[in-house]
Amino acid sequence: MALFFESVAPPMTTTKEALVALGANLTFGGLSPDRTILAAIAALGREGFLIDQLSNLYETPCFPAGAGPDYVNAAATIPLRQGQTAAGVLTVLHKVEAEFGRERLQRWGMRTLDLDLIAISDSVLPDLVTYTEWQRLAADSQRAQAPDQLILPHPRLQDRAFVLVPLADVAPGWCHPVLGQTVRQMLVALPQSDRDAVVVLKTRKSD
Ligand code: PH2
Ligand code: MG
Ligand code: MG
Repeated sequence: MALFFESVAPPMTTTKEALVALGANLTFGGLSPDRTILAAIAALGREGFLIDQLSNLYETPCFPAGAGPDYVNAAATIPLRQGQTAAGVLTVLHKVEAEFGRERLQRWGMRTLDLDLIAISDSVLPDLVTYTEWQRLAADSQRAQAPDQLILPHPRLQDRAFVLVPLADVAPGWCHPVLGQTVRQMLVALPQSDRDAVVVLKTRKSD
């Protein structure tokens, strides 16, 4: 009989996980960038997100070089509830950015808080063809063109030590669904100088 009940049990539901990158390079209302990032994590919790893991906080040179002060960057993993969509997650990220004074004035401009959705498990959005177009965009076009829709995984994540170093704290084994490489593998593929330029500012255990 037990066997019978087991065989009709609903299949295990696998929950997806959002990978979120946090960044800031301007103070906001007396909050330094590192404080802003920790306050943003608390705000995401108040919005109902469960923060599974938070990386160390890192000091990173501004990209592009010379475009502003150094950034503080971090990454978090957020398990999603069933039915939670990428668009829904993005709405919450934008809401929290606005709470911390984020103004969308200039692409790659300075910011009090930037919350980027980097990936949701193995989702490729909106589709593989569109993802591939953006991922292969020539370097000079990257500055001039910004997608008007959500592309996942983030088309530039594999190029950026300020994303991959924090991500390696929280999701080193996450495998890019198109490139087929883990965070660890993408990170070691970067120039050593890029990796070395990302330095720990605060460890997760200290305050
Ligand atoms: N974000 C940008 C532009 N440049 N540079 C660093 N170091 N860290 C960032 O998070 C960052 C950046 C646009 O979102
Ligand atoms: Mg960003
Ligand atoms: Mg952003």
